[in-house]
Amino acid sequence: MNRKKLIAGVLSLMLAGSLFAGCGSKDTGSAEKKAEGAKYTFRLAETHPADYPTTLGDKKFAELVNERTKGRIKIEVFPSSQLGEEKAVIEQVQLGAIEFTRVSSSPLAEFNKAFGVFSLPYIFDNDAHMWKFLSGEAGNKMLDGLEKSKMKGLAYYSSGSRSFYTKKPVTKVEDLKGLKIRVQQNKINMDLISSLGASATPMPYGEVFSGLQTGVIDGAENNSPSYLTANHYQAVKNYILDGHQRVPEVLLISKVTWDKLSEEDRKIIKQAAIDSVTTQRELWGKFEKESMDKLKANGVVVTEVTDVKPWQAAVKPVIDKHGENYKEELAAIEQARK
Ligand code: GTR
Repeated sequence: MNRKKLIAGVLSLMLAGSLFAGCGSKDTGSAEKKAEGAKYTFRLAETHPADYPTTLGDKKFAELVNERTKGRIKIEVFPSSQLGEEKAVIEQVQLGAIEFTRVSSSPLAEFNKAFGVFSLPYIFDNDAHMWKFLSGEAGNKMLDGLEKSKMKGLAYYSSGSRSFYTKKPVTKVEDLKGLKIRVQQNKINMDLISSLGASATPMPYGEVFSGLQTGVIDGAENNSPSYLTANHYQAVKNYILDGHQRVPEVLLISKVTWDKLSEEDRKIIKQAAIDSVTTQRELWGKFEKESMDKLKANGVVVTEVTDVKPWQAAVKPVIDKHGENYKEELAAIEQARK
């Protein structure tokens, strides 16, 4: 009986083994094929530190590409602006000198006008509204439209909403008057600050901390994870949650690199980017809350904005001036509201 059991056991193991071998050989077949394909080591430039949710999204993307090409395509993520500030990185990506990057839509707008739409204030009601637009036809069309700027958009990542932080307390719109506020480098952001009676100082992200410390600027604006991890809260401690913009992040590849890839590799890369979004968004949601708690625990005075209307009224000239150039995008954003 025992012997019979043993034989039955061995037989079922063999059967299972041959089934696995069946799958395996199929895998090996395609792996062999893939192994014949070109090997690459690419670089991905990221502004944020290694453990920031967005950087972890990049890393997930790299890991999926590596897995799905059986190690043939390696993407090394360089965090903390090691490869340069966003604007300089985008220029390198256009040339193909850096293959991948994850950047904010704001600096991207200087290279591809459509992305300026995200700098327009208060165009989204909330995160869900923004994602409905991003994952719809118009959002995807914008990613594809980057081709004419020598890049290819792969996916969007979350970046919450941006609010002002200042040296002196700001509790209402009028308090911003006369303050020097750092902005991400694009024209709409400059107009946005002017509409609030403040003076806009564009500068790269990496210079903001010293700018705040030395008093070159009186304040800046960002989401809570950036305010925390870039240590800006150590220099200025008043955070007013006006949520004037939702500026999504974009994961992109150089068109020079894209054109070199096989159709199969392109598919793998595009899908891996899309699949990494879930990871980034999950981590983002958690870290956004965690950041706010940490900011408060470190003495940051957080002011909620209960009535956003005066803020919206103040920045309306920005929509009046630039909205004309974004008719199609704004119509799709309106459609996504329903
Ligand atoms: C962050 C964004 C960065 C960078 C930064 C900035 O929210 O994730 O990529 O653009 O803002 O203000 O420069």
